[in-house]
Amino acid sequence: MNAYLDISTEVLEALQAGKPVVALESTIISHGMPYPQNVETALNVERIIRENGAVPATIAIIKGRLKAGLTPDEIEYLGKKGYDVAKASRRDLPVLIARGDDGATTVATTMIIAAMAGIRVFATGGIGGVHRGAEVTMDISADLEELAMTPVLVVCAGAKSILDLGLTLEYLETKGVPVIGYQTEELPAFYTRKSGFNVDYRLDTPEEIAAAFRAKLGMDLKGGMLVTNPIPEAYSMDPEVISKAIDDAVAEANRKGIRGKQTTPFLLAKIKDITGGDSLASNIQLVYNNARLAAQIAKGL
Ligand code: PSU
Ligand code: MN
Repeated sequence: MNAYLDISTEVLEALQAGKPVVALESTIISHGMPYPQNVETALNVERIIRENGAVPATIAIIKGRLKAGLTPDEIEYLGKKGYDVAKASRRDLPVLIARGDDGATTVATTMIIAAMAGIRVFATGGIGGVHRGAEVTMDISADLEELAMTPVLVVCAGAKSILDLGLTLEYLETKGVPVIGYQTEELPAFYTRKSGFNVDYRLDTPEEIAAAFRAKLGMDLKGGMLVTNPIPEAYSMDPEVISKAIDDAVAEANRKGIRGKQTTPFLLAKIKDITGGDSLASNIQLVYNNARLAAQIAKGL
């Protein structure tokens, strides 16, 4: 086993017994939601995965160790520390580990650690992608490169239109990452079920999704697969309200010259402020919805 990695007993036993395991990220806890809703959500997500017959493996970096499977105390610790935990993408790992620091794992880093541990399915809210204006800024999330190279299936609710969704799909196409719509032809846009863009394939059952990913793994094609699961109708937001909030947030980020790894957390926090907590409630529900689907896919694998 990897000398930098600690797998919790529960996760290790599940993996050894061939039981389904679902990875979960920690940037969503530290940077994606305020305390204490972040901790409450993270613990609920773990419960939902268990209720659906799989074992949750929340992933983070704690005191210089890569962790697959956290204790509730460790989740509380990361949630309380919030923005004081370093947001850790692929490029951040070497220095954080060498220094013995903590790190909240993004989609990219969660995929890396999941793959090291032998976990194949991962549930989250939204992924990073090609930002609006990337033709000038070159701001493209490392999440997309990771999807291109690391064999983990990621269940998300699509991507927020803080990103350029059209360019994000083009990038994924170039990199050979299949974009699957669960029971939909249309790419969901996180807070809303529609985006105006089509996914590559619509698949209607967790078993069909598992079969496609099994084929990808079996052929040893490198990289993962992106499963987009629309937010439940009851929690989806008014497209005009959310689109105005996002436009305002992006404009403010540009005005303030926000760059690099700060961009996504800044935009997420702004949107939350502007929509006054409505977006947080939707965000929480779509994560639960993704956890359910991911557990079912993991069982099918
Ligand atoms: N998008 C969201 N919610 C999130 C993130 C993105 O709607 O919580 C987080 C995820 O951890 C994702 C990361 O992997 O931000 C992407 O950051 P960047 O754009 O800097 O690569
Ligand atoms: Mn970026």
